[in-house]
Amino acid sequence: LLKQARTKSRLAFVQVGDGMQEESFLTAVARGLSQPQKSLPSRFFYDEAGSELFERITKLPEYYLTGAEQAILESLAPEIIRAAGTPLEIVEFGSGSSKKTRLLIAAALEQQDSLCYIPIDISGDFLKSSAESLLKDFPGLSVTAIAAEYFAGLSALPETTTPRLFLFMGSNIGNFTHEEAVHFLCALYHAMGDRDKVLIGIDRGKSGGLIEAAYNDEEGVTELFNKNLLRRINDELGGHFDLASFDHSAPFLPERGRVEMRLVSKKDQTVRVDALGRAFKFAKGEYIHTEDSHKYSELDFDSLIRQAHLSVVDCWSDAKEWFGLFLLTKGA
Ligand code: AVJ
Repeated sequence: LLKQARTKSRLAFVQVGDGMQEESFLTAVARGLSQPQKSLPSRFFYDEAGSELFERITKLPEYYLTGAEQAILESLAPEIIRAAGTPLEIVEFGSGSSKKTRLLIAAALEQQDSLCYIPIDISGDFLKSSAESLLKDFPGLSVTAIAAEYFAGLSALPETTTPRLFLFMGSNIGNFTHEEAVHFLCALYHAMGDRDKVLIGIDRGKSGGLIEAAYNDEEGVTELFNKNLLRRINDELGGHFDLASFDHSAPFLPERGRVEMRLVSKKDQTVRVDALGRAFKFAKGEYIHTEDSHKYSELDFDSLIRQAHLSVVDCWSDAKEWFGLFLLTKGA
């Protein structure tokens, strides 16, 4: 009981009101399915079921991203923390299970007695359980968990005088368009103090075959993850989607430097959504665009961060150079 109390006192939980800055699921579905090119924002993948499916994706043999990033951190976390400079606090966008972050937390706690970790994630339940498990394993840790989308989370950050290391790992930045990525990095720039740093995980350019396999796995977990959006519309908005009448598709488009996730209608059909009091028509072969996952060459990434007045201090790769971790600072 005493141990539990001690864990509790080291955890603060902040729920930032939904839909304050970003549109709600209902509005996003109404808008996204009314466009000539139907689309849904990928952030709606991550309810509790979707977050669990994503965790399964990270363990798939085809999904090289997580393993490659994990390998870099396993051998280089202490070096990365030294390069960032201690003492520091760690803020993480899209923390998920925080599994890879454990390596950075452990490395930081080798170099300083205590550490404040601020994970920001849209999946509140998931955030709470991963925070509790971290607090059990790291006695020197305190956690301020923020349940929010990226921009809202950034505005909800507590004040501090300790330098911060911002983490944006797992190729999460790949979901943004280039304009959105610049917009986010600019917002981050303005939230940063002069001694703060950012560590960004990038899926680097590689053969299209390897990339496509990562998003079209044999076991069909990515298909379930993609279709979780339709399942959510059915459960939360009274939708009548027949999940079996849509195909999962994830082509790599080299000219756009990205994988696009799609849900392709297998037939002409009309699908009612009760909460919206309306129906949406799908022609056979028509698709809903559900996610972009951009892959960056070093050159493209460099031009991206320059637009946000950030520059590279250091970078680390896995042995195959499939994935890169870039440490950034303010200024040229
Ligand atoms: C969590 C956004 C990095 O784009 O690779 C995995 C999400 N989508 N499989 C990615 C995802 C399909 C993933 N990110």
